[in-house]
Amino acid sequence: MSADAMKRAAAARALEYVKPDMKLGLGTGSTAAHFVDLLGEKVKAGLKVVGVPTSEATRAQAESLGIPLTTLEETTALDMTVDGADEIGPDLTLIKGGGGALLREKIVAGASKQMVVIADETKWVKTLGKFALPIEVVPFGLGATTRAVEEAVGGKPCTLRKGKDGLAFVTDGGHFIIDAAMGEIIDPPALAARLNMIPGVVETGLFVGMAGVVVLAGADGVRVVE
Ligand code: ABF
Repeated sequence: MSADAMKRAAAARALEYVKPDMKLGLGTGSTAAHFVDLLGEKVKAGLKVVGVPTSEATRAQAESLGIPLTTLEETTALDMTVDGADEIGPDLTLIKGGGGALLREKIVAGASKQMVVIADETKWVKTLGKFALPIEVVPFGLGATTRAVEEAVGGKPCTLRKGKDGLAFVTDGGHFIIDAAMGEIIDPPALAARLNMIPGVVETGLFVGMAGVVVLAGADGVRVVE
């Protein structure tokens, strides 16, 4: 089975968690895009749900599929968010943000009663940190913030993310992203707390205690970890 087929299989299983009239957080990335696509088919067939997209890309996809959308201003609490991840640890702590949408993803997941993560098996790791940790920062004071982040991560290499145009990648919220090549993250809550203390840091891609269900698709099929 191709990686893409695995992503779609995970997305299809997550669809089983969706019930009529649910208020849903809609994730970002190629796996979440499969979920939004399948949800669109259900909506066309008559399912009534409303979604809050976690990025402008997901908003455009959902709109094109006719999925009704709302905002966290109009709808302050959601039933469930379905989203992808870059790495998933055994305690369901996540690294997210490879797609650049970590801030909205975290706000939407934080407003949801349940977070269902969908991924292919390659995202499942014993220890987080092989994937460089995305950290969203405000552009003002970038040099000083980067230095403070570097100190907080014990001198590990921190790189400003660039877009295809070679310029700094700008998030939907108008911020930059620093990718911190951590190696191994032994204590994710402590690291998240340390990074969140730095004034220029908006959010980190560490999602601690947020995911309740992980749907993992591999060559042998789909398994659910809770
Ligand atoms: C989002 O998309 C992110 O938080 C994560 O960075 C990425 C995963 O992308 P994909 O599903 O394409 O691997 O969920």
